[in-house]
Amino acid sequence: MKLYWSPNTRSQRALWMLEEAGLPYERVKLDLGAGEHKRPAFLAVNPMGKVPALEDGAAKVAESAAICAYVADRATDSGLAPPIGDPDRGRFLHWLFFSAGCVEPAYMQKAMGWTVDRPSMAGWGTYEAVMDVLDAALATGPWLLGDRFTAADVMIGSDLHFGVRVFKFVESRPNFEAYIDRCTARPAFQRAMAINAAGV
Ligand SMILES: N[C@@H](CCC(=O)N[C@@H](CS)C(=O)NCC(=O)O)C(=O)O
Repeated sequence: MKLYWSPNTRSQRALWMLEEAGLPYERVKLDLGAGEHKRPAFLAVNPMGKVPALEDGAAKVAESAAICAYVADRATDSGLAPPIGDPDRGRFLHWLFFSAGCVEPAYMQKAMGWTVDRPSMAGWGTYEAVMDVLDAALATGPWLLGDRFTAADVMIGSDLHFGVRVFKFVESRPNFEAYIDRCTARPAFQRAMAINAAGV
C-alpha cells in the first residue's frame, strides 16, 4: 500500500491507522506548498486533490474514514474492523460515518463561527448536539465499542485530539480528556506522531 500524505494535516489519521494495522506500506510525502496535490498524477488517486489518499495495487481510496475502513478490512486478523455479520459492525460503521458526516461539519461550524438557522435541515444538527452525543458514547469505554479498539476510534480519537488538544476550539470535557489520554498512549499513535514530526 502507498499512502500519500503531508505533515500536520488530516493525514495523521491515516498514518495512525496504518501503524495500528501493522501492514507494510510506503509513504509518499506531498509538498502542498508546491501544489503537488493538484497535479494530474495525484488527482487520478484523489480527484479532490487533498491528502490523505491511498493506493493499493489497482485500488484507490481517499477520504480518511474510507481509508480507515479499507485498511481495517485489509488487516483481517487485526480486529480493527468487526467482520460483516458481527452486530458490532453496525456501530463501527456508524462512528466512522459520524466522524465524516457529523463531526467534520460541526467542527467547521465551530471553528468558522457559522450560525445554523435550521438545525433540522443540517445533517449534523448542531455542534452542541454532536459533542453531547460523543460525550455520552465515551462515558463507559474504554473504546467506542467497549473493550474493542477499532478503526472508528482512530477517526473519533483523532477528531477529539485535534479539536481539544491541538486546535483547542473544542471544550475540554472529562470523558473527552480520558479518551484522548487512552488514544495518545497507544504505541501506534505515538509512532504516527513521530513520523509526522519527522516530516515537518
Ligand atoms: N474529507 C477529507 C479532507 C481532506 C483534507 O481536507 N485535507 C486537507 C489537509 S488537512 C488538504 O489536503 N488540503 C489541501 C488543499 O485542499 O489544497 C478527509 O477526511 O480525508
